[in-house]
Amino acid sequence: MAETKPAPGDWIGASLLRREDARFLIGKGQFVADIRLPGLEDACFVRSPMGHASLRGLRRPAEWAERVYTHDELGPFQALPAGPDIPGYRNVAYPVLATDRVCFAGQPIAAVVAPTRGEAEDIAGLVELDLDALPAVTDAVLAMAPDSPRIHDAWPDNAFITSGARAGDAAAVAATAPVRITRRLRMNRQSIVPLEGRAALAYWDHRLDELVVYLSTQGAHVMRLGIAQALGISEHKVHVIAPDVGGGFGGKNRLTPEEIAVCALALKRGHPVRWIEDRREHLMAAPQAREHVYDLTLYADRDGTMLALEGDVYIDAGAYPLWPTGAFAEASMAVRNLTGPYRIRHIALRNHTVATNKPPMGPYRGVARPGACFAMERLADELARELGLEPIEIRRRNMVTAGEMPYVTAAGMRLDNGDYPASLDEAARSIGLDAIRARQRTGEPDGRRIGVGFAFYTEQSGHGLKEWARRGARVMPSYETCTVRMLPDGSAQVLVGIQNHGQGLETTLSQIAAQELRLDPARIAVRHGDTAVSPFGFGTFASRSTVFAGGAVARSCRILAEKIRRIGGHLIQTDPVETRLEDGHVVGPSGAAVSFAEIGRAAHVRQEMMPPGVDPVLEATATYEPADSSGTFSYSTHAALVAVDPLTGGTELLDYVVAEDCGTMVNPLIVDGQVTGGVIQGIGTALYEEVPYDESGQPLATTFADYHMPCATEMPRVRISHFVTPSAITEYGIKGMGEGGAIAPPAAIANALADAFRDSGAQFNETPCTPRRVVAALEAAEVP
Ligand code: MCN
Repeated sequence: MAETKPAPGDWIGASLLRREDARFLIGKGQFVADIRLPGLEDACFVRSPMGHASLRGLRRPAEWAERVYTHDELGPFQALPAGPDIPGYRNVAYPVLATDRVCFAGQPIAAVVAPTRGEAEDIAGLVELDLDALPAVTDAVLAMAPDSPRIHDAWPDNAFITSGARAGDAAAVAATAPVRITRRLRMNRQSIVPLEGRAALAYWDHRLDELVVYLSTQGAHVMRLGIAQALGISEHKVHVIAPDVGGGFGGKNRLTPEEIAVCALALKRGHPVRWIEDRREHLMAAPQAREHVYDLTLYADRDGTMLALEGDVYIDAGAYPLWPTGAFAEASMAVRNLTGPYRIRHIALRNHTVATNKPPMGPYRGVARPGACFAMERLADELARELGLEPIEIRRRNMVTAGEMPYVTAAGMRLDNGDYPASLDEAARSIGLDAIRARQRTGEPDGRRIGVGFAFYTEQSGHGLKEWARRGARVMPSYETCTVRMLPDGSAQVLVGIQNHGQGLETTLSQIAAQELRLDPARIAVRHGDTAVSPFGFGTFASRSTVFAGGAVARSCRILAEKIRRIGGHLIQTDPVETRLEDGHVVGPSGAAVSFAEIGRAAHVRQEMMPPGVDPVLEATATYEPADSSGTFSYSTHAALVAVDPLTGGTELLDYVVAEDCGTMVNPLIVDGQVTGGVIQGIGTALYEEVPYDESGQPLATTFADYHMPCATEMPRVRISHFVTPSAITEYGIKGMGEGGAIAPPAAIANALADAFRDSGAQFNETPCTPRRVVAALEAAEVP
């Protein structure tokens, strides 16, 4: 898709190129690692080499002793209560540096500073640890057995929380339903792997008397809350700046011990200290994602009507909860989203959020829904196979239709609007389902088998107070704020609390401001990611920024536009109500016009030109939350065409289509980019990426030689069709969509594999579907 020129003034819907890319393309982005300050020292961490152990002490090298810091020397730190404030949730502190126990391989034990990273690592290598190995817990299902070793001694079992969702009478349905599909489905553990890992640089600014923290984060304001609290410093003395951020994908929405340690080191050392995470640290110790096990039974009638869903969901949350949200988000979202678009009125689902000897689980693009979608959509396909139906037919028979909306699912999600079956049909048309069926009958000349798989998901976005209160969030992301300012030359600044870290928000928010102000977006600057510059905001995650920050931009610009018209009307001697904004001018009905530059000058430096009684501040601030804070739902059908070699288990993606609806699109070019980026990450989940652990808690993928990221060579051309069902509860009818691309690929690809071997009933119920797992599935099904 290419850049398009919009009709005059119609900036919403215009496919503009992302303005922020220009600086990256010429190497002028500024990331934490690019910041140079006099006296800067590099930090690294002495990390646990064991998965679970008692820490008896450490011996530091005598000549470098003052460069090595343990918890007691760096602290004291105030505990950050991480996690939902709900009954039954067990909290535990994630220590900044371990004191008497280590609970995963890679956990920071001591911090080392030196003039260079290399020197710091050399010193760290001389630190001797006195550790006593403890039995490790590495399987979330086994961890719930009564005789499992405990990770947190005070807990009666290894669960952060066990809870669930019930509706109807699943037990009664189970007793009589003629068809039942029971499966264990497993989505394995992943690393998040943004281009830029975690990074922090901190120093005390003596002139401003404040701690300045450059942080690669998704939310500077929320991180300031956490840093100030952990260090016991007043928030007005903590200034967090997120410069360019090389991707976050959810993982940089949490405050981690290393980042707090860098701030504490800066205070101790009296000069700037930084830590730039390397890949090995990222794979071992950064927030990880996705590890879910589903033990589920789907009950149905002979005609394919889905009746009930029953079972257990196990989420491997790792050893500690991450501030602020803690360890429950994944499980609660998995269960709430499990029935997807289907009319299943009876559910009995338990979820177990389990502590193991692994790094903490963080949110990763799609949060829980890739696993839930994988589980439900695999069950849907297995039901279709059992009944001899086309997989899309089983979906059609069970999907909520446009006429039934708004529809509240058994788990309480309010699906607001859209035409789900139309998206399904479009995906089937676009991938060429009929032609694929004919081709399958003919067979492939190279002996491979081809299969087509479908997966449907909904993506809740724009959810605010009601939803976060229900989840017991301690920091409740319920609104966003924008301050818009007109400068003396008539150009504008938009200051927002959300942040851009790859989504294109500098471009799209300028488009929304341009639409409201009728000003070329080239004359609008968007500023974000600096607690001293932008208004308070919760940051960019949960596909919330366009709805929330876009709404705040629209509202603040409308207030400012009123003022501009008032001043402009005075200058052209016209009643302001009769004026309109057009191309950077206030225009009267007679055609008389005055430019924003003249208005800007009048307000700022020529106040004798101002209408009497009007104050000269050309600035407006507005806060926005959608009308219904339970959210608005985007949705999409993905379809994948694969070719599989039964001998090697190698899978090639031949085609991939997406039929999506995210309401009004601000910038269709960016929407397509977001979908495509998400799909490649989902392909990684489906086929390649996995962080396995051995029984002692050793990670087995700590370099890219073992952790396989998909590359351009694995990427099919993603073909995207759009439906536009505007949301009734947001400005312009926008729905969020930034995560969706990553949700469906594991389900669509596993379904395509199953379709390729439909006759044999081979099962593809564990991701990633590596060649080894594909061959094992074919052997188990006795595929010749
Ligand atoms: N957009 C649009 N019209 C819509 C919806 C969105 O034009 N109806 C555009 C937006 O204006 C924005 C982008 O698409 O430029 C994504 O918008 P939105 O859906 O509001 O999502 P957020 O901006 O809140 O981004 C968060 C989302 C999440 S949760 C993850 S994880 C993720 C993602 O975005 N991480 C990313 N996309 C990413 N992309 C990059 N490059 N890097 C990441 O770390």
